[in-house]
Amino acid sequence: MATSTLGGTIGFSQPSSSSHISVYCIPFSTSRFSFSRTILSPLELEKPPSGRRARAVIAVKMAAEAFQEVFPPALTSASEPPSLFDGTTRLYISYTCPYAQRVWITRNCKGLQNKIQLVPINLQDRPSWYMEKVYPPNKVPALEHNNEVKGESLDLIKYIDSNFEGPSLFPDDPGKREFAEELIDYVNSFTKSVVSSFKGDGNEADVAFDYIESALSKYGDGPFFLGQFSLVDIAYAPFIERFQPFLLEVKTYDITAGRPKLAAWIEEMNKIEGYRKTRGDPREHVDSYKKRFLSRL
Ligand SMILES: N[C@@H](CCC(=O)N[C@@H](CS)C(=O)NCC(=O)O)C(=O)O
Repeated sequence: MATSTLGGTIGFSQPSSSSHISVYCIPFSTSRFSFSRTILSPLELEKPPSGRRARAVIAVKMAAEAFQEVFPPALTSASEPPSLFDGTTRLYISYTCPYAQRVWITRNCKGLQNKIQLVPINLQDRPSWYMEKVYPPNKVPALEHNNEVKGESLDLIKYIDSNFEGPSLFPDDPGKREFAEELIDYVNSFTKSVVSSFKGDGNEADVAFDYIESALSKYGDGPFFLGQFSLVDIAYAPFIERFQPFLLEVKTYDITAGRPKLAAWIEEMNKIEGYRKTRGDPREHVDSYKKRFLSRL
């Protein structure tokens, strides 16, 4: 039987991201109101809405209809630079970079597809102007905004959430805020532990995924880390999307076995359109991780 993963279904092609209307991003609040429910199923979207629920449903539907985005081809060493610092806000990404994916998801989930232009870069054939004129560290992601260029994915997701319109992806509740910071601080250790398990017996991965399972058990008001969908989910998703199929295929290690909260989180993440649009093909993730990590073992 096929296994459901964050990238789709192993062994099958990726489901079309635009083929069904599901949930977009479920925010803590918009500027005026908060959503009490975390998930609106397609069936619920058909019911005539009323009150606060109506506004939530309308926001979700508008998001569904507004963004049939055509993704531009990645720029190469042969490409001209965009007209830099002309007032356009640009997000420089690579389609395959998990760090860039965090920022891309945040942009989508805030409904900023028309405000933040995606500029994909081919990292294997990087244009020299990228380092010279855009972002001297020569990495993605980078955000060109208000005549400045900033980097670092975890800083950028917070920056976009605080400095742009759209639903808030960070909680107001002080307890949740503190837990959010703790989880965001942990994400680099999490990824390091999992990657180091690739050459061992998986013990580091057990500890890391057990931490995730227990974190997901803290709030019962939704399936996400803080109950409702937030930047914390965005920080983890691109990596879990890659780890899950790789560990399953190469180590026969199912990260969801005995971890029902993680299994539910993956299922709910896959319903979030702003994330779905950014997902890679699990087959490609596995092949790329094999090339990158197995040759070094
Ligand atoms: N700490 C950075 C990491 C960014 C990063 O390493 N990006 C990779 C692509 S996934 C990159 O640009 N690598 C190019 C290079 O290192 O030359 C972040 O969170 O944004």
